[in-house]
Amino acid sequence: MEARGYHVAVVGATGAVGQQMLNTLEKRNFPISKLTLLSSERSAGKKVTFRDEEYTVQTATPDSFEGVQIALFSAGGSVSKELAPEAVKRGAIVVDNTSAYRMDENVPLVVPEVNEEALKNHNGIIANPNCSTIQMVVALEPLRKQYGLSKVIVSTYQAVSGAGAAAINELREQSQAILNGESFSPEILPVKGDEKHYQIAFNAIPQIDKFQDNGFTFEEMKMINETKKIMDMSQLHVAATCVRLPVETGHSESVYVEIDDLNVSAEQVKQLLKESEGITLQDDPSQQLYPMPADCVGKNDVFVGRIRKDLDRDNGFHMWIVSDNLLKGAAWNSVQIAESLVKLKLV
Ligand code: NAP
Ligand code: 3JM
Repeated sequence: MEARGYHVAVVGATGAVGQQMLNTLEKRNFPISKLTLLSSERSAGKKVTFRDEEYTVQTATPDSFEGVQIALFSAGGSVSKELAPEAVKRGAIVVDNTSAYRMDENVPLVVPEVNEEALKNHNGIIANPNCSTIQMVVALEPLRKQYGLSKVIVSTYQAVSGAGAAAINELREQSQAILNGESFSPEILPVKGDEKHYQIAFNAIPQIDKFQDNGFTFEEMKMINETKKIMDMSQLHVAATCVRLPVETGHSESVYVEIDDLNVSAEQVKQLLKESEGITLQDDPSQQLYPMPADCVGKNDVFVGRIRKDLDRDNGFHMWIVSDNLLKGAAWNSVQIAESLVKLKLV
């Protein structure tokens, strides 16, 4: 590691994820010698404080990456497609938070608790998985390792902050309008660029990202394909239903798994997850203890509770998994990847 640290760029620094990237870099005391904050021209010139110093946000261009060693991208897939190769060409390692490169076989897709070693095969770009995938695989990996894993069925209850700052504003303004008895017009959710928009306040929308020809949404396909890639289990059965809720931050997931071992108790699963890295077990029905998004905001861990054995299948278990989608789901996982790169001497 260099004495003073690395030249780090944050692309999308003014966004919901970018802001949490900066908070996380600060909290983790990541070694930074120079910080470059990039956005679209809309936010260029904006001042941002980091470690008591004021920085001016600049428009992202290929030349913005001259001298940059680590570039954290979260400005949408099209920006990553255009600028991540430019950053790599100039010597940077890119940690990309979009879906642009996740399924590229030359790009490691990494959750450090699961497959940190995959970083060793990087070719300049490392992909950060989808928020819903990340929190799920953190809980699945100890089960796979200990008992073998054959099937995963997940339904998500996702917060609006996963759809960016504009979606957070939409939930707040719409809620206020409804409480005031005023009219409103949905413009962002479920998907900014799609044909129709629906009310999110006091509602539940069973669509996240666009529909695919197979009837699943792209968010659901991200969970399915990314889980298989991260866990290196192309044969794993995975199905997902992704739902947006009027929660500001914190994704929840109801997950059903089937393991290979037929002689495992719910107590054993609880004990295993309690001892696993990055997981906090919150599971005590006698005390009404279980994870909820409001309690997980601002925390890096993945919270697991409601663990119980299926009533019909000896190898089936149900659980409830919650995490801050902007932290472990995005910013913390990216910074954790950067920390792993430093630790493994890959940067
Ligand atoms: P957001 O709040 O809407 O912020 C978008 C950011 O991207 C802003 O900083 C924006 O800058 C910047 N940007 C937009 N167009 C740009 C351009 N042409 N060139 C440079 N910067 C540009 O969205 P967000 O929630 O932070 O998410 C950003 C992206 O991160 C998403 O699109 C998604 O791909 C990814 N993401 C990943 C996860 C995950 O699961 N890992 C979760 C959420 C998001 P301005 O201020 O100038 O508009
Ligand atoms: C989360 O405009 C875009 O390309 C962003 C769409 C998006 C993504 C994505 O596909 O990269 C919004 C929110 C994600 C994600 O993490 O998959």
